[in-house]
Amino acid sequence: MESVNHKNSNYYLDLEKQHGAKDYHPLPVVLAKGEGVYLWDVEGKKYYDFLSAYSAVNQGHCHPKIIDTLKNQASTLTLTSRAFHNNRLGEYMEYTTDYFGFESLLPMNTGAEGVETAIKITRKWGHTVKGIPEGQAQIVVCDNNFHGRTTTIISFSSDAGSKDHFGPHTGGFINIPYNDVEALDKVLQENPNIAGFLVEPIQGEAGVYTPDDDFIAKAKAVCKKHNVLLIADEIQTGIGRTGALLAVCGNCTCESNCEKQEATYVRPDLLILGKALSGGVYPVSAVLADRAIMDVIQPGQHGSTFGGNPLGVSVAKTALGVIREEKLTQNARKLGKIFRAKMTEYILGSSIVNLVRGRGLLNAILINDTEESKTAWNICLRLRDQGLLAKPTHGNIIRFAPPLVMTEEQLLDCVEIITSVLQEFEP
Ligand code: IF1
Repeated sequence: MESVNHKNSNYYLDLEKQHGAKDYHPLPVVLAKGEGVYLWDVEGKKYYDFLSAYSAVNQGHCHPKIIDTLKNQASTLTLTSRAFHNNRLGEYMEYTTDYFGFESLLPMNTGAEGVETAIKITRKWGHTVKGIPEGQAQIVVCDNNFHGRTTTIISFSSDAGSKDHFGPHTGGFINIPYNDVEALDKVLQENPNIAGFLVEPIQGEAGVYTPDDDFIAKAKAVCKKHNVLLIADEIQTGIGRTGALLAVCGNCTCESNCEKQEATYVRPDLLILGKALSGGVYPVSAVLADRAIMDVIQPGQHGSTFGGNPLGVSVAKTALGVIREEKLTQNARKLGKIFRAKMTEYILGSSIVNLVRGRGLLNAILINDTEESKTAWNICLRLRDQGLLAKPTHGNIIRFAPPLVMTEEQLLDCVEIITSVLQEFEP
């Protein structure tokens, strides 16, 4: 591919260095084009994308159907604000509430806004429905959580880097260990003022930490026992990524369009979606709930300028359709099993890889080195040289999350690249 223009990577890296905030430490590669599972840098070098913009590009880069919707709607009507109605929002709400099986949807933009929205709904439900004394509603969260970067959300982070020096922190949150139902039951038993339990069904940033298979089901039962709302943050794990429509579907075996008839499905009280909800084309997030919960929010009590805009919801409706039409959930399940089997095979003879874990096409390997070591980073640099883009989550964990449109042949090609690079780091 001809490079987009004759300015090379260093030109773009220097511009960001000169003029940009230092809120990221990206892998040194400058991308200019994306199509399906592929990315190209400004020099025209081709890569497999094994991060999918943190699971926002499940449908593959620049999916033609999603781009067509974007183009058509962008030249028709992009934004009205919610001061007026538009002809796209209602059909999107109808489609999406049916798709996930909830009565109502509140549209927002970024994932963090979706989480903040769920926190507000839960708190108001706690005070006005559960009867928690005003201003005393608590929400239980898990250690090593990642739910976004706003000041309220980082207030309950257990990661010092995310929260130090950003105080005063928002109160009203109680941390418990992840995957610990007994701890959840204990804190709900001891504290009558708890309105909700906010949880990632698989902790992505913590290093693709998959809990016990029955963790979410048991958590739901404990929440029900104590009249506490189960809030599932599926912003990264949802929309086919884990080989089921939602990670709260568990290890479902249905090969249908993921209609939730499986016993393994655990229905949350609030479902938070983002990222791949729009196929990575436009910021779209949503909170879904039944009316008994959602309707605590009355006119004028929540919203945003872009929330529910005709461009974003049109893109999202097409993006959800692509997941079903192309059976991407089922593909993620099939390819994920192949990926973990191949990596497990490699690990048997490896000294530098301790384990592979994950579900569907959300996986990670644990490098046999300290968190502070540069090994995982250096492995990702070599993967880049060999045409595959991935990035460590925490120091020694590398997340592998390709777009769900990947073919088996492409996956096996990527496994070859990954294992040959890992081989370079074996003692
Ligand atoms: C960054 C992490 C992943 C999320 C979950 C809410 C949000 C996210 C489960 C907020 C966002 C992104 C944010 C991005 C990197 C990436 C990330 F490393 F930060 F933790 F994926 F694991 N809930 N995750 O994963 O959604 O506001 O970003 O739309 O901030 O560096 P957002």
